[in-house]
Amino acid sequence: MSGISKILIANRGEIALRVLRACKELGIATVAVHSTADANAMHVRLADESVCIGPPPSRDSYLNIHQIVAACEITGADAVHPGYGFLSENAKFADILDAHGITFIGPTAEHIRLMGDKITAKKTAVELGIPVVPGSDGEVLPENALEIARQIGFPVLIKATAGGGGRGMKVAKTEAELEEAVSTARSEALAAFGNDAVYMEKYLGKPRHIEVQVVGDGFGNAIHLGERDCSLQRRHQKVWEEANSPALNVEQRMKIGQICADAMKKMKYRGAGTIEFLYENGEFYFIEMNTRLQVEHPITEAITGIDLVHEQIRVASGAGLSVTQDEIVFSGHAIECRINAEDPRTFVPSPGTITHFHAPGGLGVRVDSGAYAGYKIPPYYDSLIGKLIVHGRTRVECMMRLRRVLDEFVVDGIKTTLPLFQDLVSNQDIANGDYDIHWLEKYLAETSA
Ligand code: MV4
Repeated sequence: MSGISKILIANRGEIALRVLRACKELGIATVAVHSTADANAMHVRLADESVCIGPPPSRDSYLNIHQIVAACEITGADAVHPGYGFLSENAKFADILDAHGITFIGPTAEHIRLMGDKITAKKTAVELGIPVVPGSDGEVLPENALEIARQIGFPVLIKATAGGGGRGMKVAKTEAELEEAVSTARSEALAAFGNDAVYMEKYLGKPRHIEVQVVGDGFGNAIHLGERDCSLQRRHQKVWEEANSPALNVEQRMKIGQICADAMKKMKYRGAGTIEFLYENGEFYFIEMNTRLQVEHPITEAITGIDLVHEQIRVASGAGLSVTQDEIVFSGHAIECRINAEDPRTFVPSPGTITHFHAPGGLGVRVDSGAYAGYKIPPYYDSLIGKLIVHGRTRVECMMRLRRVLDEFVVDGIKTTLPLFQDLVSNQDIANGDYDIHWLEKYLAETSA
């Protein structure tokens, strides 16, 4: 592949391992970076080289741009894969790597910035022909909020333009609640993001969260790889994801997918991306675009057979996509369960040493995890310790297989979210695919002791 011979993986945990595996298959040398807390991590052991980049707090290590650039210089890495989280959507990081002649495996800094600001992202979506949630054209100020809200119609939602992922949102059900919702949203946005700009949308009451996977080559070619249904969340943390969405038929899938692929062609998008929608009463409403590889990407890989990290590396090197849209075949159904080191009911983190670890196997089973017996989960980072991805020819077969696989999975010594999935896989609403973004929180409240 043109130009990339050594990749530094600027991440940790299961995603560092995921990227490392793609590099190995492509014959690309790997550099792991790690904090002092991660010296014994699997991604460090399996990499060709490793560099310690600082103490445990992320801001001093995995978020420390200078240390990561220095690690590239020392090892001669010619590209960086940022994984998800950390520096994956940091436009300044992409700019700095560029200035050092190091390839950022991701979109252009310009596209990261465009989508990072949610007002600009939405304006761009409109220009590109993507359906959006009805709302304000741009920023909402306290003095024009009421007029805009009356045009949209109550209930409305106030969102921070620098936000995303649910932070800095306020609902106003009536005119009486509007002034306070706007002023609280503005001050929370200022405190959290250093930017008090907010915008307004029609509040959708019972939507599903459906997101479309896209990949572009930066030259005007782009494909979609169908959608994922990520409605099962708790406090904006996804818990269970599936592809395809139980709510869509093939015509709806290909229609929204084509809209997204066409939009990515028009903007000459480079890299993997996810276009997030709320879906209610048969309509899609764009909310945000993520310009990175996502945690739940393996379910898309399961139903398409496409290696998304392989495609990311190809397009970053200028080699183009390995497939065309008409070559993509959607096959069967996949479900991902996020295995967190947390109490399965309260989601309180449970770091510590894993005493026994047995990952399930068999047809249609994938486990992405850096965990092993004897591994000590440090308390400093995200509690995701692994992902279980199960594939079947149909959703029913996938669910049957998931039930079997959950019985095989052993993680002892810490609490994990595995018991929650045992409950969900036997639930009638889940079996029916009958859930929205509020289902899981309601279920947890109703079934708590
Ligand atoms: C919304 C919404 C209802 N109406 N926008 C939350 C995360 C952020 N990415 C967008 N979010 C929402 N935006 C309108 N106009 C409800 C949510 C929302 C949500 C969205 C996806 C998944 C879970 C959610 C949980 C609560 C609220």
